[in-house]
Amino acid sequence: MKLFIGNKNYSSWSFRPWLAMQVLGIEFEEVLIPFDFEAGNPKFAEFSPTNKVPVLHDGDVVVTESLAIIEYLNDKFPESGFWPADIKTRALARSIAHEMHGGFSGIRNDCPMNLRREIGTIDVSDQTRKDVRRIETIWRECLERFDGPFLFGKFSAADAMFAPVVNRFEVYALSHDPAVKQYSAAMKGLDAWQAWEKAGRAEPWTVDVDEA
Ligand SMILES: N[C@@H](CCC(=O)N[C@@H](CS)C(=O)NCC(=O)O)C(=O)O
Repeated sequence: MKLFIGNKNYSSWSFRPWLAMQVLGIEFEEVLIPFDFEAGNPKFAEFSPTNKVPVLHDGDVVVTESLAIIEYLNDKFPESGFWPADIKTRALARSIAHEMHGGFSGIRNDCPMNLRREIGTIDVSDQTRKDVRRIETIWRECLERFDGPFLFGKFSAADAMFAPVVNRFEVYALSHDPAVKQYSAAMKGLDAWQAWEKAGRAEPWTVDVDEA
């Protein structure tokens, strides 16, 4: 299986399935193709029908979209623990994962993931402030209800979907909520998180539009 990803410093969508696969022990080959071209890297067309990353190739199966990749892997490796075992808990985990995938346009537009960025505030939109409050509520309620350290106790696909937000909250100093601090420490303590961050920080590419 090959997972095509973009720049580790910036590619929040690539980070999500990559982190899930690493933490849940799915073996794969990583293929990193940087998006250091103004109009998109033309090489993406060679492996991605959407011209975007991440993309998973498994034999003749090509899966685009971060959350669809996670669902494909959940189908293929049902014992790996992508989602909580209990059906009601799983429904909540999928709800918030989809909310992340389809929503939070404020924080995604105003505050690009950027592992190298020095901590500092920027002007953000009302939508971003609303997104921050909603994400704080999700994290606080999940940590209280399932007792941490991850959203549903042990690491799941829901954590993978929110992983880039941990960086955004930190580097743009978006929240003082203790639940955010607690959750961020758990996420940043993962070996896989640290490996991705180290590689991202060492990358030579700078993408101006992602330098908010
Ligand atoms: N909805 C997609 C988003 C994928 C996406 O926007 N990927 C960005 C990188 S984080 C990309 O490939 N950008 C390259 C480009 O637009 O040229 C997913 O969930 O995977």
